[in-house]
Amino acid sequence: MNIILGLIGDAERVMITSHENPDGDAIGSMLALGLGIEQTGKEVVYYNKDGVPETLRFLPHSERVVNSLDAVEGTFDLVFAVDCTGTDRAGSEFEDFLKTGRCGKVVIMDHHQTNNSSADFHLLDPHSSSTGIIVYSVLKRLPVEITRDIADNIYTTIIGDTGSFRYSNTNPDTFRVAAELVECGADPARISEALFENEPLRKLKLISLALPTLEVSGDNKLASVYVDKGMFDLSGARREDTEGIVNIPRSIKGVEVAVFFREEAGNDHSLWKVSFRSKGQVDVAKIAESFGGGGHYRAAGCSLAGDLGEVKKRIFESLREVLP
Ligand SMILES: [Mn+2]
Repeated sequence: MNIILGLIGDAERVMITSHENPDGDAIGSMLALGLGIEQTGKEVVYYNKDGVPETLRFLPHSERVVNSLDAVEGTFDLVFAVDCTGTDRAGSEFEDFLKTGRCGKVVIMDHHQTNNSSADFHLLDPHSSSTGIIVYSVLKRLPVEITRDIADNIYTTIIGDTGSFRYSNTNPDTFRVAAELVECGADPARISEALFENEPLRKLKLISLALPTLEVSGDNKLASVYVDKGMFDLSGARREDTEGIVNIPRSIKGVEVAVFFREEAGNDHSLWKVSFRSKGQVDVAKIAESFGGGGHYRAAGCSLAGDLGEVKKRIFESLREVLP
């Protein structure tokens, strides 16, 4: 922490990025950290490979996030990758940018269980419900006012990653920080409405296509749904619209592990993004890691090439081995 505070103090230009296909924690953490650092008189560039998904554009200052580094000029003293298990999670354009020599120190701030130690410094705390909570602890140690805009951004990271204080990563600190943020002006009702009562119709159309793909194992412990390219075309939905679909199989009584398969926009061969959710008996981070992915004990993901039947078989077999 002290090293990172020192780096922020010495820096003049800072770049902040987060993982591809960003969620509320990724974007909220980027913006909160940057808005705080800007208060100390530094210049901040916000970059995410996929930009800000429509559902998160209510976040204060989200319009400042750029999705290309083409027009970004000059050098940076300090680069942050937030909510990332490695710098590779920010995408290949960012990895290439790191090799240009235009970046000084690279820092990862993250709360995932796994990390590939790809930066110069790492501020990691798997106990934090969201990366935003780590950002908050950094900002509190800087001469920075937690403005309403910062508070809204960090509050959103918490709501996103704890499922509105419902998941097992919700701890006393989560509520303490949330309470302080509300005191600083964060607006829980406005944020909840923006996040949960603002779905594009195309997403509901996609869900209606995904629901019939529901598959539950004989013992009821394993459930899955999938979304393929055809469903995206039919509904007009985008990749970002699949956020939360894994909660459909997860919501079933008795299900221990829920899996969501999403077909990626590939060329000739199929590529599937696989998301896991565990109710506690299975460490899905380990399963995801065995396929080259990663994540948390109860929420993880990976990507697999092949046709759906093949991919499902490999995933289910490895889950079967660890399911009680
Ligand atoms: Mn997160």
